[in-house]
Amino acid sequence: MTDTSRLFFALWPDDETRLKLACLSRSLAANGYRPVSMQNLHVTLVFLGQVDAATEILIKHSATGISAQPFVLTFDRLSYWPKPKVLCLASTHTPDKLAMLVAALADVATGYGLQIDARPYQPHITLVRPAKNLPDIDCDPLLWRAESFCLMESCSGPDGVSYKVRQQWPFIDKHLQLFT
Ligand code: 3AM
Repeated sequence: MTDTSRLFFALWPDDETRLKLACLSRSLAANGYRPVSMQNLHVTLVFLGQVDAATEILIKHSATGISAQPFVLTFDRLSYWPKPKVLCLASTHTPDKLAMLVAALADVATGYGLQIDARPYQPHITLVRPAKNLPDIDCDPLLWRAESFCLMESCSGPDGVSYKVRQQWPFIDKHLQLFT
């Protein structure tokens, strides 16, 4: 049987962003919710599903060719999505640079025959899964400075799911490039 890994592209938080999210998770816990592990907080870009090792190499090679620039995402609303039963921090506005990155990654995935989510892309950070409702708590907008994207592996173990960074690609800042 072919060896496969469950993979997805994601934005992975820096320490500062993770700490801010941990603060929000603590408020949720204080309100009776069971937040996802702090180490698992991320923004999914494109979910790939089970990928064999040969395809993963090709995907990584193609992802290296993507030219993306840094952007800032503002997560400005706590949302409850009833169908997946998810409580998440969502962004009302999708920056063009993010939309272009997601489209490029989706092209890479479909180019290797992978089936990807056909629904319109909605940037979000899942905070509680499963959740029953929307809590009545205040939540300041969270700014996420995206400076790289990652290929992640989703690993299931006795303690639940954990995520591992398989590869990270820094964005190219065009303004800085002018001076190098
Ligand atoms: O960004 P979140 O954590 O909401 O729901 C899964 C998770 O999203 C999603 O991929 C992320 C990393 O596991 N996911 C899992 N299966 C999926 C599927 N078949 C999926 N997204 C789309 N289609």
